[in-house]
Amino acid sequence: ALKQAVAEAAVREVQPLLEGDTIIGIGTGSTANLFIDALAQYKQDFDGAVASSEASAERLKAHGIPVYDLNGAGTLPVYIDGADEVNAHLQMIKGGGAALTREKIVAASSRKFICIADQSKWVNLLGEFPLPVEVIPMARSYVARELVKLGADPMYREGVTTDNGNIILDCYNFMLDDPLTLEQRINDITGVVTNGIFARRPADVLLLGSESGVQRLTP
Ligand code: DER
Repeated sequence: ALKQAVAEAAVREVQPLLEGDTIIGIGTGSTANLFIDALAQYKQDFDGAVASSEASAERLKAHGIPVYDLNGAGTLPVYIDGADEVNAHLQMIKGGGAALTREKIVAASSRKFICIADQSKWVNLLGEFPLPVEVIPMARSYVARELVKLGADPMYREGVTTDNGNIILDCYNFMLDDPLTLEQRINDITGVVTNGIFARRPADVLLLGSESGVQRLTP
């Protein structure tokens, strides 16, 4: 119910940005899915979408919404996506759905990032949620050792291969008191493709669902 209210609020937030030829960026996860379902009734108001996962692409197509390759879409006006954790600066941990690389790419290529989440995602300090890191398979052990040096407790996410053919290490007991620095430090480890810290580029708007309704927050 909270997620549904957030998804509908996100449609209202996005509508003024929609024109006939608009292509929007869409994230991945259960909240993003509710947004896709709610947006579908307005599909005549925009052209199509760039998806951050095969799963989201399939859901869009099932609604008859055209799905475009990012390379043909240029800069997108807006990207809508959920998060696993979000703080008051609208910095996030993402990657619970193993789609963090394409999510970070489509977000980077969009002018406005609207994060949609229920209150369970709101934290003061990022890091309670184990930080996902996408890694080239042959570098898994090396990267795990380097993450330990940074103070993390990396666990291999068994049985998961990302849309890009890589593996995920989830970093437990890793409180992120300086998300910006850590995002860069982890990016600098050879073999890391993406990490789930979205601090260098936080969301621009957070639509946060709670019992008292949907709050619209900015950094
Ligand atoms: O993987 C991600 O970053 C997704 O945004 C995801 O973690 C959010 O998932 P949810 O909307 O199903 O809680």
